[in-house]
Amino acid sequence: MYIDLSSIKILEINIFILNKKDGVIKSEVSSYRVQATGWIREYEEDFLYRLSHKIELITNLKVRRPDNKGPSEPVESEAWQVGVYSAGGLYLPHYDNLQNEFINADGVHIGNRIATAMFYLSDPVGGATAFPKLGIAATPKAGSMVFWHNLKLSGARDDLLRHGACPVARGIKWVSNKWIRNYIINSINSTKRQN
Ligand SMILES: O=C(O)CCC(=O)C(=O)O
Repeated sequence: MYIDLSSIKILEINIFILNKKDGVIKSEVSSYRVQATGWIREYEEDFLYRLSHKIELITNLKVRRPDNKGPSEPVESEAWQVGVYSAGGLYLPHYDNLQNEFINADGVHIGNRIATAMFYLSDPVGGATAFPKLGIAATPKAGSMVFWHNLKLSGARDDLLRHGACPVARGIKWVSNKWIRNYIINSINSTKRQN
């Protein structure tokens, strides 16, 4: 699979070079995420809409708007997040499910991240996605997808799905995440997320 990134409209770019201790960002050496991210709305990119359809066929989960209408239409997944790591880039182990943001300010349930579909878009050296509690890791290979459920059927987090990105040794690692919700959200809101 080849993606011509030059033709894609990037909505927003975030650069994370964060140092975190006790939940507070501080300028200390323990970086947990060294990565740049951006978000792409699939109703602006037909290719991504078709890819969401493929995820639906593979996972049997709802991922896209039935007719790929604009942002006001309800949808059960977030915009596509594109992440890029250069050599040394990493993301320490974490969970993808949300702690409390799946309830909005009005107390309405807007869906947690029931599952993650993550695509590798390049072939770096290093940069494996590791699941320490399961003792497994996926090696980045352009065009391949890793898929997992973050929540159990009860809606509780599956603690085994803690994962992180190992440091990239050489090359550039590109990934793209599709987070699938268990309830409808508004994709405009989702583009503001900085996970
Ligand atoms: O880049 C990876 O291998 C993992 C990315 C990840 O865990 C995330 O974006 O939440």
